[in-house]
Amino acid sequence: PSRLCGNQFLTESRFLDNQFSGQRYQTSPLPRMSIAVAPEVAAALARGAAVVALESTIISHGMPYPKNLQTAVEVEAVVRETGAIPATIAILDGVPHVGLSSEQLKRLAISGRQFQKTARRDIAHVVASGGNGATTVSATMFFAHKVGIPIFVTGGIGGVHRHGEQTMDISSDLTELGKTPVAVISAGVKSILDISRTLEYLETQGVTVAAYRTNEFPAFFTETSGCQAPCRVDSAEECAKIIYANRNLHLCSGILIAVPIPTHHAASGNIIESAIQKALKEAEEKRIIGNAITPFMLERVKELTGGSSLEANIALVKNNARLGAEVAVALSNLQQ
Ligand code: PSU
Ligand code: MN
Repeated sequence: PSRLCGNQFLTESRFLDNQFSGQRYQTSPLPRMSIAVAPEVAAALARGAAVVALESTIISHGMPYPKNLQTAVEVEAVVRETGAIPATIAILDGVPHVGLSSEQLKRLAISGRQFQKTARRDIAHVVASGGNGATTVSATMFFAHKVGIPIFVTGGIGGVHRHGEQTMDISSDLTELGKTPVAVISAGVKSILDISRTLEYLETQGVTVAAYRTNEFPAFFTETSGCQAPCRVDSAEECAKIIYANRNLHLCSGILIAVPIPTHHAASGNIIESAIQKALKEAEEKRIIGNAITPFMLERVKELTGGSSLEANIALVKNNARLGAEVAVALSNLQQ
């Protein structure tokens, strides 16, 4: 794997001592930071086997307990069945972890929102304070790349918010995709966001955006968004070839593979849209801003659509996990 995109691969094995006091923080040199990679994940990476990264905000903030734990366990199982090793990423007691044990996964799921939603900007603070962080797409990409995992599966990514041209609320997921060579497999972006501006912004950032077996960019709960995808792929092998080319050319930017929700789970666009309109109005009235908007919108849309959106959400994440693992296997074969 290339070492040319940022300082990938930390070799330092000592863990950050999260017991240190403010005093020691100032007077002695900081311990070297490190990432705890699960033995199974480290072994797979060392032999060039297929590994798939998974995010943790979807578990802590995206779904309620115990459905979140059940989903996390099932998604990992789908990845394994397909021949890859899952690596869920989170920060535990100040230490970034790549690959969680079942106890750690359970702790994350039960703690839910007590874990801090951690995007790229939050990483240093969560680590320095010895905190617990659930990583968003941007932070998960960052850690996946650091340890050499080129593929990451999630449900939906963040994007340009509606009225983002005024608020400048643009998810750091998009800038991360611009500068970190990880392929993110998602069901597109939710229509709580401005999808066409999200695609414009991804173009500006130089992100390869491909829709899987469709010409249209999908909108998470619906297969269509009214926006054409810049390119189309029809197999896991095609996806792997794009990742391979991206790496060989040292493009150093990310790839977004957008997979439409399985047809029988797709929701009615009208029902979703009216729920979104109502939730957006409430968010404005309650003056919800910043990183609280996305969790608020996800929760309200779920409630307003009678919880059926949760089942759809679970189904599409599993669907994405299967493709992600297939792509990881295909990429591993290309590299042998
Ligand atoms: N969109 C979803 N589900 C999610 C998220 C977004 O449909 O769970 C989460 C992801 O972790 C994503 C983050 O990276 O929200 C984006 O948050 P923000 O809009 O604050 O950047
Ligand atoms: Mn934001």
